[in-house]
Amino acid sequence: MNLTDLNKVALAMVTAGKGILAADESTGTIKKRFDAISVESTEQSRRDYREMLFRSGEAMAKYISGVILYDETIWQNAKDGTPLVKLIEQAGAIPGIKVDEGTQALPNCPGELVTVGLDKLAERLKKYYERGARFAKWRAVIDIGRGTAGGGTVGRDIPTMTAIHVNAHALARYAALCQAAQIVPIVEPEVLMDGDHDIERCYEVTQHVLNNTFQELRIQRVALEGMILKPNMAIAGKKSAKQASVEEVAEKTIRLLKSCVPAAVPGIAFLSGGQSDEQATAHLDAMNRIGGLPWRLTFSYGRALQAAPQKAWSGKAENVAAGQRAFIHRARMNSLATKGEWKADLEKKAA
Ligand code: 5MM
Repeated sequence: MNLTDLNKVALAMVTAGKGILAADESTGTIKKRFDAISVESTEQSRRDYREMLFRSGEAMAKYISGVILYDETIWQNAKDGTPLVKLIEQAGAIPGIKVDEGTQALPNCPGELVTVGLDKLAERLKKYYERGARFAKWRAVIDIGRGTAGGGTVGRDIPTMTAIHVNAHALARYAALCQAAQIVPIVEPEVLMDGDHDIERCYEVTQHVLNNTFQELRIQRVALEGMILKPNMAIAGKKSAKQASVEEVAEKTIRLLKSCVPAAVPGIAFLSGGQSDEQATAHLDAMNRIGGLPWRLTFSYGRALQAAPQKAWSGKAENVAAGQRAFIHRARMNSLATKGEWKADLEKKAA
């Protein structure tokens, strides 16, 4: 492992004013997104859509540091035969790859999941590196709520320590394998915001998850200078009657991260997790306004960057320019948020 080079890539991923486009939807997830805009999900429509994003000149050159790809996409070529990976590189961004293979039910823990994909990962990483990937992503999913067995409630709070531990262990195994392959791991332990829990419960669970994750990273000798953390924010569940203000989310998320994330980590790139486009931008902006942080704070959004361009494009060739404009706008708003310079007025002007 060459840690100096890994650190250089990690720092480039969190360059001031830039963030990561998470375009790594698996085939099932992108179908759901396309269903919402009445577009048939085929190998070609997925390629056309992603090519539209990667050819959004201003967004890619000025606001996007890297793109997380799905396995299908990393091997695809644009309509004119140029590999999509090359389009990303030519725009000055870094190609990355999602390497987890989704989730499976966790035995003995009803309703909980473990992320899989470690088998043959070393060989796969080698091929992805040769194709141009310089960073990777693995997402663990932690749910807050009640465990269920056969659809019924078992009356036990989740997450269990078992789910937190096995997922942290897998994240660290993945991260160590990435660094051995000279690939920067994005470590993503996502605590879902789907439930009716309040911000305090999210804070408490995320703290357990992050502490466990960093303990496992240490045990498995992962070099913190050569990784990026992709966490959720401290935020109330979508179904909670008690939603927190932007200021509270920002203040609590910073307090939480300061208590769990070592300063050796070069950067933190948040997931959006189902927040609205503007909420995700406002929260990132408010955190960066607090300032005085040991790591760079940026975005690694999927839905909060892509919902608007997907709607504007709607699968029609004549809408490509509109889709690109929508993507450039969201990327620019989030770029401003990485510097604490975003203003709600800027959204209205664009509307
Ligand atoms: C873009 O969505 C990613 C892939 O999800 P699936 O493996 O479930 O298809 C997802 O991992 C994403 O990178 C993160 O969750 C962040 O995306 P959001 O939409 O939460 O910002």
